[in-house]
Amino acid sequence: MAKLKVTYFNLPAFGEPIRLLLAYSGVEFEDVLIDPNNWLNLKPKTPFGQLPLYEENGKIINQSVAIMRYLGKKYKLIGADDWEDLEIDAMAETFRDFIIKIAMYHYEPNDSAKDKLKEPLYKETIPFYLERFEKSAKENGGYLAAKKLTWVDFFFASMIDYISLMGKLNIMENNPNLKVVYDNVMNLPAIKKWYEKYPLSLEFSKVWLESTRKPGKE
Ligand SMILES: N[C@@H](CCC(=O)N[C@@H](CS)C(=O)NCC(=O)O)C(=O)O
Repeated sequence: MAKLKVTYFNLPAFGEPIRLLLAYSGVEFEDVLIDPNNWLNLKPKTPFGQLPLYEENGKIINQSVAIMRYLGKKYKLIGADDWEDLEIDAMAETFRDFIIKIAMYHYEPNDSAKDKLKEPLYKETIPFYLERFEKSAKENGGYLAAKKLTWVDFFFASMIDYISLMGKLNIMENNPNLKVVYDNVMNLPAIKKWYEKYPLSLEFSKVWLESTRKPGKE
């Protein structure tokens, strides 16, 4: 049996979809949780100085979306043809862009730069993306692409709570079809089982996000 390992912070961010895809597949894997406060010791020993990392039989790789795509292929969570795979990829990259825009605001260290980012982010960028994600979820019958469950739904569902905390948003409130995407992943028996035994809680995320939240006029 392949020896698998995921190394990521004890936060439900970019490593979380990888954990969920493996949990869905039912394979055993080592889930290495790193306390971000201890990260600087490990950083120089990683391939590109960042997490998550995925290991398979001693081979190690970084880049979360590439890993998700790989696991999606492996566990048949892909489209019916190359075009659908392209749509799934495009949705994943767009979702990553959205996350990064919220993270850039959260982590912006300069007060006045942060204040300048706030209005366009909350009045334009976030509604712009959410409206389009919601439309896609509606058109794809409760999935983000390809009208079926694919790895990009795992990406979305596994990170949305963390992003909501980071951006102080309630993303699902006005987006019923995105709530369906979330439920379609979270209600999978293997995912429910995973969360029953899961050691992570959003409590640590709240503490972590508060400790890294830069001032601005919040
Ligand atoms: N494009 C990379 C980004 C990875 C990334 O930004 N990792 C962050 C955590 S989400 C990290 O390792 N931060 C610590 C650091 O850069 O020192 C991916 O998706 O895997």
